[in-house]
Amino acid sequence: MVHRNKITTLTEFIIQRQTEYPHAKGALTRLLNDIATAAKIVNREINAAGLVDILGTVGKENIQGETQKKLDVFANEMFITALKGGGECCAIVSEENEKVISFSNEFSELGKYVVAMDPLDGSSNIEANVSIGTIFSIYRRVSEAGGGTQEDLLQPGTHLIAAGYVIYGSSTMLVYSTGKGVNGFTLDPSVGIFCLSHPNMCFPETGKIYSINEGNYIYFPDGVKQYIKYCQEDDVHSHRPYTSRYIGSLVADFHRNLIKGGIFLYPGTTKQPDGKLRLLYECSPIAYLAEQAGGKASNGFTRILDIEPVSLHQRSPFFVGPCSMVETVEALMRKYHKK
Ligand code: P6P
Repeated sequence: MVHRNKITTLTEFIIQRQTEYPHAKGALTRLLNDIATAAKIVNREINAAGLVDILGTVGKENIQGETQKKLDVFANEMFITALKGGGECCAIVSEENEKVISFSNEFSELGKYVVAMDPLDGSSNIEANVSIGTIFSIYRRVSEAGGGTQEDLLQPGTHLIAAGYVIYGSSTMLVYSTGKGVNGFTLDPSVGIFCLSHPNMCFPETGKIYSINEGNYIYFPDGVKQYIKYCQEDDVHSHRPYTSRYIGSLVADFHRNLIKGGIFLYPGTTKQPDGKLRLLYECSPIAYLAEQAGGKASNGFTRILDIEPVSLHQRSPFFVGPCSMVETVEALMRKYHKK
């Protein structure tokens, strides 16, 4: 009889980890399972999207002024429904909704946690069948009672309790951390179970990949232009020139760089000084995972997790990857910073 290695399911793993928190009562365990359940439903629709009439747009724009894709709306609704029904979350901020979604039914008001999420990041790639993702971050509420409020969500990344992403790619994976390392689970679609496939994920010491949309080159700050030149120099000792890889889907770009070793850059530009990515539900959760995986994330000058958010959808320049690569960019940003 062929003995398969012992499979650890996501549910088993979360429950095992819960025992490491003596005061845990299972609320975070249930919340993480609510997210995993919604992810499986979204995954099913994404995989079927090519076959049913769910591609295309709903003809509206979201708060970001971006045309909403049908799958965007579906994913947003699925995660909101799962989190509201689970009762552990009392409020959500979503890329797809301008205001805080506060759960005021008596059941969810008892929720101790709030969630900031991008339900379907990279959705502009849907028609091209490129990997897309869900990004989520979990904070403990700070308000006393009632439905969650904006105050509960405007917290710096240093207050994060957990964060993760789902990547809907050649396989579907859920990657998350609760502050004790990063672990990746691959969905077995035949039984609908996430199985531990990437325990204790860490960045390689240094990387050879840089990910940036060089189409914006002329608008970049000088420090970023200098870094791109640095990546392209011939220096065998530091494995340069690096390889340029850019998908245009944050979760897919970050996931590849985490596994293979590389830096992702979305700088501010003369046209968008704060860049494109949103702090609460893109930069902070990815920065949290990066630090848990031994890496670093900054806006070029300040640690992402230290930034105190002042608005729900505020943007931030974003540099994330192995410490040595991010520190090289930061040094050039300081050197060439125009006061
Ligand atoms: P650009 C997708 O729309 C997204 O928010 C991220 O997933 C991705 O990293 C970025 O925008 C790509 O932006 O300007 O390079 O197309």
